[in-house]
Amino acid sequence: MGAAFAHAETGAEAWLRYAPLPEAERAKYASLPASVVVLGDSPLLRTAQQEMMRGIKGMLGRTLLEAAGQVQERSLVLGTAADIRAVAPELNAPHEIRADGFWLTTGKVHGFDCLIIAGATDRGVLYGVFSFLSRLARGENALTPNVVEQPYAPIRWVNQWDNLDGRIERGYAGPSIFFVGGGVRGDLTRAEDYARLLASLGINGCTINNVNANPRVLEESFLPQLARVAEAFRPWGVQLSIAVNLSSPKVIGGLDTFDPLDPRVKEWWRAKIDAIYRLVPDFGGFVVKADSEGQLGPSTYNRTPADAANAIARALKPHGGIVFYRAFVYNHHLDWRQPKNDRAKAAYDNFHPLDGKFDDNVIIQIKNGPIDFQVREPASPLFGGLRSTNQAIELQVTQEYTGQQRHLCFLAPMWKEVLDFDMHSPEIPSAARKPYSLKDGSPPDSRDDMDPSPSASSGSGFQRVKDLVSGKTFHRPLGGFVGVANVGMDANWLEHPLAMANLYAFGRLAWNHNLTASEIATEWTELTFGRDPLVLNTVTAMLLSSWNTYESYTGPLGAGTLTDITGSHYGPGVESSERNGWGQWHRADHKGIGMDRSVATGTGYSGQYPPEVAKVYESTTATADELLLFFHHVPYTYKLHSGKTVIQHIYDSHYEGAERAEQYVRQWEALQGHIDDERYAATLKRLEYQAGHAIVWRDAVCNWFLRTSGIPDAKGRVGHYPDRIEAESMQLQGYRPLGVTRAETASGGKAVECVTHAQTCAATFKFQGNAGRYELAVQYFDLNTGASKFRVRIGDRAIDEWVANDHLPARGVGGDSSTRRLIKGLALRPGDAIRVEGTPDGQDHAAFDYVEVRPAREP
Ligand code: GCV
Repeated sequence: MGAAFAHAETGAEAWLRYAPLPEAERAKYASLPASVVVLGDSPLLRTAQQEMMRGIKGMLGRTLLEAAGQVQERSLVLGTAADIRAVAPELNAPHEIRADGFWLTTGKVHGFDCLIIAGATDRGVLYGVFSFLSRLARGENALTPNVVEQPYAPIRWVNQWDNLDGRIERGYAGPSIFFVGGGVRGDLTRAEDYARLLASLGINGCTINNVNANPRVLEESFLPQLARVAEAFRPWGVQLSIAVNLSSPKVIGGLDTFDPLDPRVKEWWRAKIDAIYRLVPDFGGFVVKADSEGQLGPSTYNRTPADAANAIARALKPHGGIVFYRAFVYNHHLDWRQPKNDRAKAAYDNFHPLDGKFDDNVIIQIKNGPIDFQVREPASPLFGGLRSTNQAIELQVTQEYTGQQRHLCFLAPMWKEVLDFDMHSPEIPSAARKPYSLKDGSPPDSRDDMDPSPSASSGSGFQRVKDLVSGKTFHRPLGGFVGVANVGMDANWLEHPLAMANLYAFGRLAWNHNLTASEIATEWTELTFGRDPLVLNTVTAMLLSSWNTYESYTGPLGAGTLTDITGSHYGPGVESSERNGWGQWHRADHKGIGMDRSVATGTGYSGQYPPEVAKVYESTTATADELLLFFHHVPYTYKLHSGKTVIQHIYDSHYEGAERAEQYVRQWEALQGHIDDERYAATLKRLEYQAGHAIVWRDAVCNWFLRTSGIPDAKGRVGHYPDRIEAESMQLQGYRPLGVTRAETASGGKAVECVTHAQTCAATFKFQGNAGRYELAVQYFDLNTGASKFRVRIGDRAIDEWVANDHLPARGVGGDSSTRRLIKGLALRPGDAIRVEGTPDGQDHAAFDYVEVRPAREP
């Protein structure tokens, strides 16, 4: 086993490692043809041929001979179905493969036995090659395939929220791979590598700049820079697209208006778009965020989103370009005192009345839920509210509200729930309605056994989100998937070594939304870490339970992610959602919690769903536990279907979630030696951090609800921490107590900080337990305003030291910065003096919260 991992891996190759196959398996491929012939000539076909050679070299150690045009021996043959028909008509290459689809088969070409990869188009050939190599890597029979695959949806794009200065909005993996210092990077190697990864999943478009778009991207001088990115993408069949700011005609165009119906504005867009296509003939189109979070839009001139979208779409149409118009249009200055106000209603209210008014090359891009990528939301009702308009689902790969790639959170199970959701009848097997179980650790999976085929679905009374967004239900010309990816310059693209499972899952679902979350997790793990059963079982189990785990300590019962919504969107911040205009309210007060969104007594949101669904959500008892607080306001003593009260569920789920996060560390530790050391260590570090931060979340949320509701935890855990010694109760030298602003984010509401002129401060306490082996947890605050140092001594002996230099989204002492250092295997005797020393740096005052001393865990 060790040999396969002799070299360290950074994760840069992601799922395209092409690691050598085991010896026995290689032998099976001895009969694989020795040459790869490409019929036809195009950059895409050449890429396909090179990729085949690269894959075979990596996995089988063989260098294929490359040839073009003629099949003169047994070969791997790559070509379009039309070309295959020309050289081997008797093979009857299927006529029904559509754009981007492919056919893998075997047969005679010019009398030679060949393995054939035929695409509907050149791009389909490339996708077929990736599929073939993936099968080979995963140990499927790749010698005698007979497979036709085609994507369910024509549009499969990613958005990057990259700013021109190189920063990425909600990006957690380093700076932009496209931009630096206001322009496109000189070296676009990473952009090309990214296009290769995207192509391997069948993703065919990439919007490279932030939807909060800088108008400069359309300046004359910028266009040639965009053309360079398109060149990097082209060999991989990825179309370039950009996000545009609707005020551009005024801001950079010199007009005194950007009214989409003004003829001068229309003409400006036409000329601009023509100029783009002169430089980038295969340009994909635009993404538009307008009238949203400060971005200007057509409402400035009392025009509708349809007026704006169509004005641009008509200029794009002659070139084959498309416009994604985002449905994320809402008022972020809502009056929170008005009980009928509800941000969740905005997308439907704004776009449903315009159904049928958008041109055919406009697509309404709809976030999966009605709020904003929370850890759990119902499917947006707008999916059911557009019948005569193209639509696409927007899913967020970058984990903005789901742990920011510092916590493990595999999102495929969540996406599947939305995609499988039926707008006609939520009674049909929506996994979302399975009882919520924290115990078994297995998330609900999709129920493909009951899945109608997409074509059947339109006529069968089903209205699944996956068929609606693919355009199948209402026979729309366009439709599909958009993933907000936000990869960065970090070697492994998304920072957490397991986070790339989300990009993989997005691409696979965009290609085939009937795959189950566990099929996807298995594929990804095999390709990323190999096929060792221990690794496979462990990693897939962790992935598949991770969303429920994250949810259980951050966002109970559909209340939304209880995070700092006005700032980082990262650590706990229960109250931050309330009393502001952003509309992410959960209405928790001393009596109860939840948004009443019923028609009868609430905001009326549930009435936006078709009647069968509305009926379920209208009723407190019919609504599934996990969405209860999204739809209803209930007292803390309300009994869930699970039999627990709401408040006890909140306490229990947070404790169970934190415990599971800790189990992930142990599960991972069992993999040492089964995967390469570099990825092993990098992942372990993240999981240990997560386990500590899950405790911060647990304590903050539970204490907030205890204080607010006054109802104690029936199990007596919340507010009682017998192993904990508060820093402020220790003997302090230089350190002084600090009241923490969001009191629940520090134990006892207080921490200590070192703000004296002394170089180093210290806090000491005497161990009072029995002699034995212990582990010590130091809960400290890691701010990004400096890199303070910590040292721990027992008596005179220094037992650990570290620098607080993680890159957390944290400028202050609180839930974002609170971090745990675990010191294991300590022999302690009663009376031992334990001393924490902190040396501040910059504005980071070496603050810490408490020390916990626990008996050592049996290995
Ligand atoms: C790009 C959320 C994010 C914003 C993002 C916005 C959007 O509100 O916090 O950073 O802006 O969604 O999707 O437009």
